[in-house]
Amino acid sequence: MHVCWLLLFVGFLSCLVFTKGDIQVVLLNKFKLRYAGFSTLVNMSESNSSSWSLVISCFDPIPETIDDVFIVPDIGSILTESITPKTLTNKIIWPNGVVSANILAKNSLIVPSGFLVPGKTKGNLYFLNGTTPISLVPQEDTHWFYHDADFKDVNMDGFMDVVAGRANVPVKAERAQTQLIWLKNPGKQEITSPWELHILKETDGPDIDVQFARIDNTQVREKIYSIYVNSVGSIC
Ligand SMILES: [Ca+2]
Repeated sequence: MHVCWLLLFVGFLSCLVFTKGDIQVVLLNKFKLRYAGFSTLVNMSESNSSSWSLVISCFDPIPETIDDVFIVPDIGSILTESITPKTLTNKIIWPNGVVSANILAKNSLIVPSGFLVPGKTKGNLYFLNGTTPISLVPQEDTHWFYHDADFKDVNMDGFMDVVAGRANVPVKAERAQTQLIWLKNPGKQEITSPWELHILKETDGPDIDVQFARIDNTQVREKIYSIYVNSVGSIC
């Protein structure tokens, strides 16, 4: 059995003027979790914006096995106590780092999934607002894996859409396929089924990270940052 230790650190500024080396890192706690992978802090409280939950994705490298997403609610209140994560879902194969989806629905997440491991290459973007994940990407023949998602009203209809990169890495192919996609929010109150899939970039898209940001204060242009699987970084 492969067990990882999760270590909780805190950083303190040692003086008012921040310079390199002024942050001191202190170990606060640690706990074991089987096949722990990504960990993300998300705000899951409707009443307290400073309450953060720690969400941990765990993936077993053995094909056809079950993977888990765990949560430690309000971890700030138990930083130095005994920590026992609760299962959020065990129905997603190879969950990657989670993304807060509060912009779509309160206390919700998107769990991107899938990777190179045999039997775990068919990923999706799962909407999670309880214990039952809902696939946002419609069924396809190609096995795509997903690691990130961002939000943008792409068609400007007033409903927030999902934008993501994705990759397919066939065993015998010379290079990976990578795409930039968006999923159209149908505008329904509840999310219960996949959204309409649109391809923004058919080839040489971002495989992992997609993030919208305004980086030019004078022209206020929005950018997409991405990292390509074929070792080429790009900003679009
Ligand atoms: Ca829209």
